[in-house]
Amino acid sequence: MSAAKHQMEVVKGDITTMAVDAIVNAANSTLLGGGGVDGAIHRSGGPEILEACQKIAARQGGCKTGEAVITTAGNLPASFVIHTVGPVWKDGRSGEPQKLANCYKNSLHLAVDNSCNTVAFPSISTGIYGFPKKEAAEIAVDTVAKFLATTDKLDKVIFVCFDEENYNLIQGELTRLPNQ
Ligand code: AR6
Repeated sequence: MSAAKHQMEVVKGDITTMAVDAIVNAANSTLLGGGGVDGAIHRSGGPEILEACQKIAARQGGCKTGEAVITTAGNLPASFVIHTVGPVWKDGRSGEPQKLANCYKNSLHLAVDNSCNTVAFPSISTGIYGFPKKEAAEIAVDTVAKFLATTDKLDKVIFVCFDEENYNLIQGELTRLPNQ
C-alpha cells in the first residue's frame, strides 16, 4: 500500500466532533462566519474562534479564495481550525478546480507549519458554493495524496462527509488510488 493511501480515510459525520490536531473550515472571504459547516464550527467552538478571525480580518482584510488562515479551535476537541475559502462554482472554466486544489494544498501547508499531524477536511465548496460533488471529490483526494507524497510530517488526513453522496464519492476515489 502506498504511504499516501494508507494515510487517508473517510468518515461520515460532523467535523466539529473530530479530535484531531486541525479541522478545516469551509469559510468565506470575510472570515466572519456563515452557514453550513462554517456555522456549525462557530456554534460549537464558541466566540474565541470568531474573535481570532476578526483579528485576522482586521490585519489582512479577510482571506482570498484558495488561501487559508489558522486560529484556535475554541471549545472544540481539535487544537486548531484552519479556515479556507473555496471557490463559488460558476461554469468550471473560471479557475474553480485550481482554486479548490489550492484550498487543500494551502490548508495542509499551514497544518505542517503549525506542527499538526492529523487534519480533518469537510467537502469544501460542495454545499452553498455549488461545486459538483464528483469533481470536488477527485480534486480533494488527488491534491491530498500528492501533498502526502511530499512530506513525512503528516500522519493522517480524514475526509469528514456530512452526506452519503460525498461519503461514497470520496470512498470511491480512495479505492481507485494505486496501491504503490
Ligand atoms: N461537518 C462536516 N461537513 C459538514 C457539516 C459538518 N458539521 N455541515 C455541513 N457540512 P458548506 P461551501 C458539509 O455549504 O459549499 C458558508 O456560509 C456540507 O454537506 O458548509 O464551501 C460559508 O460561510 C457540504 O458537503 O460550504 C460560505 O459563505 C460541505 O460541508 C459558504 O457557506 C460544504 O458545504 C461556503 O460554502
